[in-house]
Amino acid sequence: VTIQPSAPPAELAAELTVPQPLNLIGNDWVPAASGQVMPVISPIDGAEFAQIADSGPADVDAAIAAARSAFDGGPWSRLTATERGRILMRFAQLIEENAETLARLESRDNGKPIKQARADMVATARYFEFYGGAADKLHGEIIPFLNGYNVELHREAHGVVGAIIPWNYPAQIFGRVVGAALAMGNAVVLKPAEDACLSVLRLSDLAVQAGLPPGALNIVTGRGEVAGRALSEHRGLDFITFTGSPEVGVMIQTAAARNFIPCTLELGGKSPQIVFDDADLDAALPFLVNAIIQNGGQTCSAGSRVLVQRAIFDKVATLLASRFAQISAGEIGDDAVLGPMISARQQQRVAAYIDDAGAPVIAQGKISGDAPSGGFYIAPVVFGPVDPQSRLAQEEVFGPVLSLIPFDDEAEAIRIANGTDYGLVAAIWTRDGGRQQRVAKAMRCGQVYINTYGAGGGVELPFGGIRKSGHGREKGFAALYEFSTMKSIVNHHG
Ligand code: TXE
Repeated sequence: VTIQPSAPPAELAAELTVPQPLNLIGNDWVPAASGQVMPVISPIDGAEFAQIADSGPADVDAAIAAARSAFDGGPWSRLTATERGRILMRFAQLIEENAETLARLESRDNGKPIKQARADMVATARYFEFYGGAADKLHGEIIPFLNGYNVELHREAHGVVGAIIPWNYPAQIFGRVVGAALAMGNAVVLKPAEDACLSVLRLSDLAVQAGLPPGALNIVTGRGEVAGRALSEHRGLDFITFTGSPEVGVMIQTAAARNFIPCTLELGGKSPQIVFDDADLDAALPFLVNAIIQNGGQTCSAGSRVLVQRAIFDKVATLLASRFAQISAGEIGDDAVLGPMISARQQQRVAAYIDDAGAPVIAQGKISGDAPSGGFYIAPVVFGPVDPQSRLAQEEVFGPVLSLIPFDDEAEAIRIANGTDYGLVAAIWTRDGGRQQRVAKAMRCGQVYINTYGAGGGVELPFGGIRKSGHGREKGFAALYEFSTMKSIVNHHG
């Protein structure tokens, strides 16, 4: 089913072959049971350009029932791991074939510059290629036990997986969650974010075309506190995965505890890049800039704190200032690097952090004269020196706002880097091999980069955090373990 939106701008009409305002339940595109819809606003100009289903508990019930029947004896459960993998790889192929339209849709919906949206689609296809290939490569084990016994360890799907994902990387996060969950044979009910979810709907349509049997993947759109809440509290789930804010993460984990099911949480961070005085600054600079400009700083693994050894603090500040002065938010075209914030709410949130920064401004970029009026733009800014205990250095801003923090020695750098409630990613810039190892081992987080910065890294690399950044690992083979459980079968053969 493909419905054209009410009045899309002419140049977008061709791209909006998105099932809307509909949910995907048991491979049928259906409206919310209540018939309610809600608008989709583009952050580029603040204009409504599509609609989605404003779903409620009845829609979640229907989606979970479809997933349950797919998993419990339905066609999905009867496929071999190899067959599941082939469907995922066919899906990857379809994503590649549709990458340009998907990227343009994502860019319109989320506001990210087209270059970044294109990179997102490459990664999304790669998730399904990777997990398609991995589906039949996770073996069980035989455990040595007593004489006369044969003990097999089986790795099995959880069953029905609930997934709630955010708006910052809709396609990519869909890829990493759905790819791994389906590869292991789970059935999925996913609620994408109301702020950006059209690429997820388009992708799901392609997943059906790739051959996913009914109920393997179900999508319910709508508001967090309604559809999201109904999903997270549903007693029909066997597992739940959430990417979003710590505030909602607590609710998800509480709901999971009440239902006695496991969960994984990915809740963002305050990731440090530590620049020692022997660092190759020419190599570091593009990474220091990009790690906070990419996706407008609305990246869980944004490098939002740059810790600089005092002897080179002024030099690094000057270099960053010259780069930031050249960045304009809201430029149009293939070379644009900085788009708008996702929503007026997010724009106000970031603006409040800038107004209350309480630290000197080192550099500020601009809002481009070409930026469409009505869009949610923020000029990028670097502050420094920033007190490591200040709100600006402790809280996730989720905008193009960089804090420069001086330090004197390795011990102090480690203390400041680890001195927030978060722990997702860290980077170390130094030529000293011993220091690289010492500091990497001392970092309290899930991923460390040495002389590079990957903002979450490739599809192959396990990703996730500790404490307020959440728990569990996505991406890579690690996700396959998260999306499965173990069973031992003990056979006394005498
Ligand atoms: O997140 P929410 P918001 C951080 C970032 C950002 C802040 C707020 O700091 O500034 O969170 O963003 C669904 N029950 N991150 O308000 O609300 C919601 O519909 C169940 C970091 O947009 O957590 C959406 O699908 N679900 C993060 C998803 O949760 C609920 C990415 C995320 O939205 C719900 C996004 C509820 N009660 C924000 N309320 C990252 N890790 O990258 C909302 N949702």
